[in-house]
Amino acid sequence: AIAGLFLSTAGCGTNASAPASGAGNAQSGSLGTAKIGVISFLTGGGAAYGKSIKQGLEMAQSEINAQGKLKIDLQFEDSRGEKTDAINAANKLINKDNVVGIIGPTLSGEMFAVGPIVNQAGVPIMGTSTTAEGVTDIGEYVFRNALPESLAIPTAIKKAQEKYNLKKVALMYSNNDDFAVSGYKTMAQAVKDDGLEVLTTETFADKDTDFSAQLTKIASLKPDAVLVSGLYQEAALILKKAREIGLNVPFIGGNGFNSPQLIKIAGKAAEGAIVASPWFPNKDDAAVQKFVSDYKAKYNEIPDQFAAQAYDALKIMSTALEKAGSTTDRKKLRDSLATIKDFQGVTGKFAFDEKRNPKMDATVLIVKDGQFTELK
Ligand code: 1QQ
Repeated sequence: AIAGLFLSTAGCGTNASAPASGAGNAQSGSLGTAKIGVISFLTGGGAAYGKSIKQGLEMAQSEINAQGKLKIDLQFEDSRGEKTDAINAANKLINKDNVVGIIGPTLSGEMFAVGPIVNQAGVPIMGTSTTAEGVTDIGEYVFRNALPESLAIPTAIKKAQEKYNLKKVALMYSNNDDFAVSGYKTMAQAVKDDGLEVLTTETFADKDTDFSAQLTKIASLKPDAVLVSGLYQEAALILKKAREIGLNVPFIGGNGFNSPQLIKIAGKAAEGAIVASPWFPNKDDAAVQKFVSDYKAKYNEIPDQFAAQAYDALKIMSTALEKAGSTTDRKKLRDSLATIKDFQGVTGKFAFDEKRNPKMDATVLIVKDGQFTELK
């Protein structure tokens, strides 16, 4: 890592077009060290989300530190997807570690639990995967670069409807997960707006493993598609069971579907699963392809949406720190983040709107031959 730092510092020095930006720019780390807390779902049933987020952040961290304008110190806390753990992590990061900002938590439900505390403490917090309705309504210090379900789900449903001439659908959602409940409400509204008939709405809970009752009922009603709002663990078992009982229609999911772990667990049963995402690793874009190959070299896997959004999030935060001219002032970081309008990330062009939500586009993906591919 030290060799890498020297190499890229030397690279900077030889770049004749590097702007002379004022005092201290000859020194690496001239702005100092920014301590950023990360609250992530690192162990338990949704750990693949958190693992990708951690890898994406570490990738961005090493690139930022190698550039030498400022140094990022990441303090990771495992929330296990639980609200109480997330709250404990937030309190520790704010009061003991004295972080300048927080990235995370992974789940919208966790954000609804920690957001008010962090906001009250005057610490900027940015969700990279919190897609539920109302996340940034928590307060002025709450940001996200996660694509809200209110944008993603209607896009996925419209595309599937055109493609497969859908008329009648069934809905399923986890009723003890804030993200899934919110996603369900978005699905129900989108289906209504598109004039689709809802044959039935079935519920389950996070950590459930048996979905036969709900799926048997759904299959008997012969839907053209099934819409599922839930995390990958449950969604994968739903797909497996559905295919097992001969329910071979398209399954349209919310953000929970965006982990490759869905495909790993469901295997062939994942074929035909549809989801919208701002991330598509095969995009014909030099920055995306560089990120994919660097990430592959480092972690021996293709970055998923969660890694890509986390990578962009830390770059956005470091850009904001630079603009703020401070690595320790929480208020300055908040105000600076709010001005980010023309960021180009691996998930595309990015800007915060006036409600600190992202303005970005979604691509509709379908699982084909064991991979997410663009649904055209
Ligand atoms: C949320 C989500 C989850 C799927 C993140 C892992 O989108 O909780 O908002």
